[in-house]
Amino acid sequence: MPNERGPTLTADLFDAVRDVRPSREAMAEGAVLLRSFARPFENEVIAALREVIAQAPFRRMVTPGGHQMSVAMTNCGSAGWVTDPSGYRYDGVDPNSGQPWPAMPAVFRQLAEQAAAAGGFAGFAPDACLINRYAPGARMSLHQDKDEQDFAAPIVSVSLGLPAVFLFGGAKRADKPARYRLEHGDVVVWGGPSRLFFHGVAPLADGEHALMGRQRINLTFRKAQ
Ligand code: MD3
Ligand code: FE
Repeated sequence: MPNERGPTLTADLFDAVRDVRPSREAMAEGAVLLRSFARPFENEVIAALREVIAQAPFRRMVTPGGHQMSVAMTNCGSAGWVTDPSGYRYDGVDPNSGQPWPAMPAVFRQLAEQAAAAGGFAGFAPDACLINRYAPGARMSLHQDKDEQDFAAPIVSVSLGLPAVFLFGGAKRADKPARYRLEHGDVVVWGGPSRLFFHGVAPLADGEHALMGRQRINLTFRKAQ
């Protein structure tokens, strides 16, 4: 554009369109990035999330190695992932309350099921949703998810709030991770060989998100039991 404001306005418009337009990108065999897939669900998902965390507040758990995680976690569904000095496990009961985890909200299940189908895994019926909250600086080091019973089922992840750099490695810890920026509304389906690939999240950069504030929340839907 040959005026002063044109390029800025045009760039902003392209950014706004990219943020809402769904798209699909293959990350690895079985791993599909569905950009903006969760946007049509966002208001209902955020409302349901508030109800879950009112019943099962975020807490920073301690690993078997004795380190407190920088990511705060909670769960909903019939099983929840927990770590404490005795190990990692799925448990039907929230150790902080002694009560079952909150039920998985219908909109969570619908979002996960539809995303899995779009990623090639029809009939996905998650029994666990691990909810991770990243404040600025929080990170998750490279790991595999292998505490679930059924590796044939995919994991579906939903990113909300501030963007994060996701580190996606390979089958071996030494495989050099690729970096993906995951933004609000992005969904990834991890199945097939990628289901057991190493992955992590770089320290969250500070910022402010219009709907979510100064945080990133990631929902991971799993078939744990
Ligand atoms: C790739 N969470 O909770 S979600 C986790 O953003 C976890 O909070 C990250 O890793 C987060 O375990 C990443 C993306 C993700 C989840 C599970 C995977 C990627 C995966 C399992 C296998 C391969
Ligand atoms: Fe993981």
